[in-house]
Amino acid sequence: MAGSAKMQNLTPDSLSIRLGICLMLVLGITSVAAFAQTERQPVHHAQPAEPTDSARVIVRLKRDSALRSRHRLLATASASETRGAVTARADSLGARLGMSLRAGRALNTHTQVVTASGISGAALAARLAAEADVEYAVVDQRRTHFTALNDPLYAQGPPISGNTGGPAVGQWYLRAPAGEIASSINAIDAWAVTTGSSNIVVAVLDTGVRAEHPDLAGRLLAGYDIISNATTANDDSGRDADSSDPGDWVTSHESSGPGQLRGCTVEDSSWHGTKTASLIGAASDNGVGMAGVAWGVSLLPVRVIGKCGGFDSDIIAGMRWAAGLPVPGIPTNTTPARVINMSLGGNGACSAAYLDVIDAISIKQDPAVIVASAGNSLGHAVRAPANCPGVIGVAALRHTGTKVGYSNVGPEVSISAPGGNCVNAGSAPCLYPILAATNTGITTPLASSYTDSFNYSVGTSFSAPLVAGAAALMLSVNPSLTPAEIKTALQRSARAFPSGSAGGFTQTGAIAACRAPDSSDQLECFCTTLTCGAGMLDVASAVALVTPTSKILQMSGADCIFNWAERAYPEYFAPAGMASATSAPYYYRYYPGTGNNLGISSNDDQLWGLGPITGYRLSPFGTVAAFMNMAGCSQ
Ligand SMILES: [Ca+2]
Ligand SMILES: [Ca+2]
Ligand SMILES: [Ca+2]
Repeated sequence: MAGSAKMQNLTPDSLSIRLGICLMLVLGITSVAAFAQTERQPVHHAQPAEPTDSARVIVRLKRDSALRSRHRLLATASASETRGAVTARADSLGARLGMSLRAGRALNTHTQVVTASGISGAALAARLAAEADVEYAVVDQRRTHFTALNDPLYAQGPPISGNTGGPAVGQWYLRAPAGEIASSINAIDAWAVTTGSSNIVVAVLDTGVRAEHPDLAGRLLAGYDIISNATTANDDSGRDADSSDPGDWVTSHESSGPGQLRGCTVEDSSWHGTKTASLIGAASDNGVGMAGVAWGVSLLPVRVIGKCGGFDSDIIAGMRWAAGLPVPGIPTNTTPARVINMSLGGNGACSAAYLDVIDAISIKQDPAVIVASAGNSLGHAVRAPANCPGVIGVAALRHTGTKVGYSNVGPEVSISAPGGNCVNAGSAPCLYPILAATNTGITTPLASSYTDSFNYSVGTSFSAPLVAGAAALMLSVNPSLTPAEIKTALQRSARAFPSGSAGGFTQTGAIAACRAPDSSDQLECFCTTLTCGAGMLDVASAVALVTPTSKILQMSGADCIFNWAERAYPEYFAPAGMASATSAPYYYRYYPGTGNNLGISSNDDQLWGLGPITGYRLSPFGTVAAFMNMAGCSQ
């Protein structure tokens, strides 16, 4: 084993002293969790066991890796140039490890597949990850599609008949990108890992939700109606415990009359909250209607807008209530949200009142991540609250991955996701709307239904819920993620925007790169990271990035540290411990002889102990990096 000289330089006392210090530091910890606790969602399809004698690994080189400059691979490389570069890189890596590596496909200019015989994928990934110029190496696992997802609208909308039906592409935005459809969010590949944990609550700050909709029935927590003004609320009352949406229509009589709704836009009921809630978490694989992004999580309707919108004061109270913070005069929410979706907004800068509530939410235990729509002002500046620091602002993309005309842009945008676009003009069916749950009522609610190619949903209101659903899936596999970590992982895992050379079906023919917003409209344009955020949402990549097992594989040498501890301190960690296992967020080994556990947490990259050695408290011993160094595992 590498680094044995260093091992022998250590005495057991050094770890004992270290443990003693750590125990004093953690006396304040009162909750004792076992490594064996687990919170995983089932994978719907059986997967064949990973072979132990052949390896298939995805390896990503660091920016400064000499292999990247020596065997250069440009994004525009031909097939033969690509083959040459990935083969040379695989050969070099193999030579270092003293084994033969074969090159597989390139994922991008610095990420590729390598394969090998006579070694397991996990073992090869660990060895590659230990190389100084490797950013990560993970097993290229076989995933199974939900080919049998049985929600009929997932595949295809109803046949077009008169002025109803469609879209023919169904819920195109949930699938893996393919062909001309570049911006779809690849939720289907995330569902092989998780479809969401019911412990994760997503608050839908909106117009309220129609709970009787067959794709939302049984999916909703009680929620609350936070609207203070009875005219806005349209339910003859101020704040109350009924969060159902009574409709938000505005008549011409109301708009032109002397009352509170004077000057408001005349419109039919929008059923906006029913739409956004369904995109986040419609009942799925239930043989009915549509699918949602995160159908295992819990949805919390919080009613903050009604006829002619709503006031900041109610929206901010709704944010507080959703997050579990007290709001005077109403009972505290006993099911605090970890994700708050706000498909709403208004003009102007982020106000002190929004900064205040966002700060209050951020400092509470298990804070909620806040997702908001950039707004639909034809490419002008991002609206509040999406422009507030600490909020994940979401812009909208056409199916081809360009910015859709209505979406706002700017540096406050964190990420982009499909918002729906029609391609066809006039009364022709809208080709790429965001199909969602709705109601047929023009004013008061009538029958449950879905939007289609004629009564279609487009807007940044529908891109934000896709990101909120992604965040909920990420929290389902890793509940201790902070809002900042979720934002970073969403951005790191996002796919690159198509560039001007990508061509495709465009709205206006020749289009330019998006520019910073100013006083003029900016319709379809090629997104940049300064205008549309880090890239296009990729739910499967985002979930994979935060799933503890994949992160643990990146954390090279966990077993090396355990092996070292067994040799150095057999009185605590007797050899012949149980095989290493995973129980999120820990990768751990249990020693039945002494009752101790050693675990590495993917949340904080620390080595933790549990058992008699720590007084049965979970106690951190130090960073993985320090132990890697001490144990000689990084050599
Ligand atoms: Ca009310
Ligand atoms: Ca109500
Ligand atoms: Ca369904």
